[in-house]
Amino acid sequence: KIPPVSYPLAEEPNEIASNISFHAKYSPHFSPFKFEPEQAYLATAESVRDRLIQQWNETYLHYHKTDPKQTYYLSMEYLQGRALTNAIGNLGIEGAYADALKKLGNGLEEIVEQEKDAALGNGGLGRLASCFLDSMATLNLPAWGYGLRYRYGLFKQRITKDGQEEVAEDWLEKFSPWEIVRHDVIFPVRFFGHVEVNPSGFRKWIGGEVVQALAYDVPIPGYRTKNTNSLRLWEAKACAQDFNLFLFNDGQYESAGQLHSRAGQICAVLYPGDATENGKLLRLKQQFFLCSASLQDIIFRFKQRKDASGSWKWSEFPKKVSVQLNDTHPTLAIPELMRLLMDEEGLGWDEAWDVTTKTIAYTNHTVLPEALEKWSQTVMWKLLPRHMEIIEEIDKRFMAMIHTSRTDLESKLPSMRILDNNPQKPVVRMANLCVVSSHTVNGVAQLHSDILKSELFVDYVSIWPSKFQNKTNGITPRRWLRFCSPELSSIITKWLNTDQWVTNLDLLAGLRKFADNEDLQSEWASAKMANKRRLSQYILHVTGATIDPNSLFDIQVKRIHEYKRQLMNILGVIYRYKKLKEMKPEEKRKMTSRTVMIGGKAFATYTNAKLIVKLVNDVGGVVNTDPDVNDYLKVVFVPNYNVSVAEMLIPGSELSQHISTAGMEASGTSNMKFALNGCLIIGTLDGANVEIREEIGEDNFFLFGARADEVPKLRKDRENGLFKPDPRFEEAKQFVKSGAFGSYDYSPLLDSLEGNSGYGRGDYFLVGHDFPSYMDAQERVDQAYKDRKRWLKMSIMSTAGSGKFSSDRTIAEYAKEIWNIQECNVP
Ligand code: 26R
Repeated sequence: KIPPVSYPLAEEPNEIASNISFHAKYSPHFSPFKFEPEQAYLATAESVRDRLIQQWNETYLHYHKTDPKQTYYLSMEYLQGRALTNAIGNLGIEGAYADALKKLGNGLEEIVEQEKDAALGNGGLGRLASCFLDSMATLNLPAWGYGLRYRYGLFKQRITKDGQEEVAEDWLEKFSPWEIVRHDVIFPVRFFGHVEVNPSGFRKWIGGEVVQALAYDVPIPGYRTKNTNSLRLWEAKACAQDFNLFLFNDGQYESAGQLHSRAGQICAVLYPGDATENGKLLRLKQQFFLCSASLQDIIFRFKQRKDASGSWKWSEFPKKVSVQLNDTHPTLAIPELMRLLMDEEGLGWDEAWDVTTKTIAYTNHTVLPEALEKWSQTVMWKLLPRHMEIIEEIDKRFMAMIHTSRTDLESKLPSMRILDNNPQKPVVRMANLCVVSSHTVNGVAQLHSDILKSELFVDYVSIWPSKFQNKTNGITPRRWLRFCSPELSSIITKWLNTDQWVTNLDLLAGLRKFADNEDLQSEWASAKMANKRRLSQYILHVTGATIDPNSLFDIQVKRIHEYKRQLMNILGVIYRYKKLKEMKPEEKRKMTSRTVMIGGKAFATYTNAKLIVKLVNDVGGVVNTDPDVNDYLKVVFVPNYNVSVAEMLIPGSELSQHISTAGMEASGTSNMKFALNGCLIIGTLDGANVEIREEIGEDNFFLFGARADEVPKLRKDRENGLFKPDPRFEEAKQFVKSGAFGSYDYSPLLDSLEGNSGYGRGDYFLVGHDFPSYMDAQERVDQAYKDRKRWLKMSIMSTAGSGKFSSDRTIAEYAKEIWNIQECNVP
């Protein structure tokens, strides 16, 4: 029992200021005599952290005492972004902190800018995991996130004259106050080695190399609730005995520390390049490291809660534990749980299989063939020999089941099996392993879940019809409206006469009846304008470009990928530029003035994605310096798109583009963030766009393009030479080829749009097919923007129709329909 501490967690600005000063003095990370923004940020963060730790300890104890069923979210990615504004806002102490800092001579707004983003993820899937953590805590759900503590986050994107350059992102450079290292939480994780069979037939994995998994906990506060959950991030460490003192003293420094440096590779970066065998092995190591450490921790916690007999029943495990796999990246949790139960705990196959399949659930986040993980059996046998035995057994039993009870599916078996034993390249199909071993499989938007059932997993549906579900994604309204746009939030609170919408987003529907109200419209417009001005300042600061806050702010930000069709966007801009140049002044004056912003990172080895970045930058270079068009068009590439940049861009947006080839974007989540912030969408019927359009009304959505069910036939038609390009499309491509944007060789991009079929040709993503309807939709946007009242109404209707897309709704559905967990409110 720890006696009460004398350090008070203050409520009142003077006391808070004294807490902050305490940290500046007693946990000085810099010279203690300075109190500049950097120190002020750290001292402030540490004083906020003290509060979080108190709630976090109480939460842990409460869960321990009441022993509810808990959920464990396993994800290779988390895109947490900054934590300070979120923590202060969730705790409800932003006013007191702002005042306290003022007393110390600082502004809260300036201080929060000091924090680096925790960018331990790539894109949608990682940010979804972070939104889910926020909702799980806010809904008082007993839930944990598990991930890896990467030393360097997702690379920083620099734009040079050659396009994108990647630089290591040193997010831990100046210490992160939000993580608590847990030296008492440490588990061994084995790699390589072999399987030993003892005389009684027990199999055991031994030998190889063992690294330690050390826990770092990040407290996750809920909004205005005591519940503060944990994101537990594992770091890989070698032990002291792995350091060879003998070699070191012999001057062989590299060899002496070899095991330490090998351990350090595991958590060095997110998605290390996997072109080489070494790279593939490292990625597999990362995945296994996450799964093994997390499951050992989960089992340890389960065993702590003994029943009256002083023991535990394994059949109780699925009643206390639910594990959610965020895509196939943590699939190895399946054979690892089987191994731990059989080889370490002594269960038989059937019992272990029953526990495993009742515990694990799988979410699919993509249908793109290149993102469906397939691991080489050779690499797997080397790194994880016991797991490969188990996977073979699962595969064997699955086949036996088909042969005995589903002979109608025998012809499908080759593609349904977990193992693909193609002698050239035998692989394990991770998605199949997940489907066979999980109690639930879900997609992330209705259309996507339908495609999973009718295409990717069609053959399994008749075996397990009720296994397949939909859980349409969501976003946290705290970060994505309440905190990133305080101006708009106050207006909403005022008109709804309550701030309950922050935790009950359906209340936004109450704005519909005011959508025509001139007072609301004018307040709405001025909040938008304030956000647009702030965004303009930011753009000036990071790119040097001057943009006009009176122009239409048109934004597309997301990972750069051909299926997301940033190329269609920029070709549209190119066409617009060419037309503007051809217009007489009086014609130009009728045009809607636009600022087009495009941002996003390209995977370092994805050549065409990098070319798109280069093209957008080159188009910007020409357009923005052309006095003929400057009053009507600007094109800005926003560098280094990340969570914090999104928090700046989204509140200032008026039109956003979600224009993927139908059927290819599983859900999209930025579409929800934009709509919530009163930004209109130009988009295809893809992913969650379908549901967003349903909710906000088709009149408030600029729809274009082919539907998912038309795509296969359109590709066939093209192969048969039936595609006739629109003259506008030809003109735009021709303009690029003419050298209007410089002499750089864009041919791989332009070639991808030509021909009728073939790798990197034949316009697989249907840019050419959708281009004319895209341009027509853009024309409708221009017209709508000229009618201010109409535009503002549409904007209000977008926010009003966004209630469904709260991640609170999504998480409540997971809790009820997949995890079977209840809230566990910390008193
Ligand atoms: C392992 C490697 C091949 C890999 C593949 C794919 C690594 C990461 C990914 C990321 C994918 C799965 C992703 O981010 N998907 C996105 O998930 C979002 C959240 O569900 C969706 O909104 C979005 O449509 C989808 O592309």
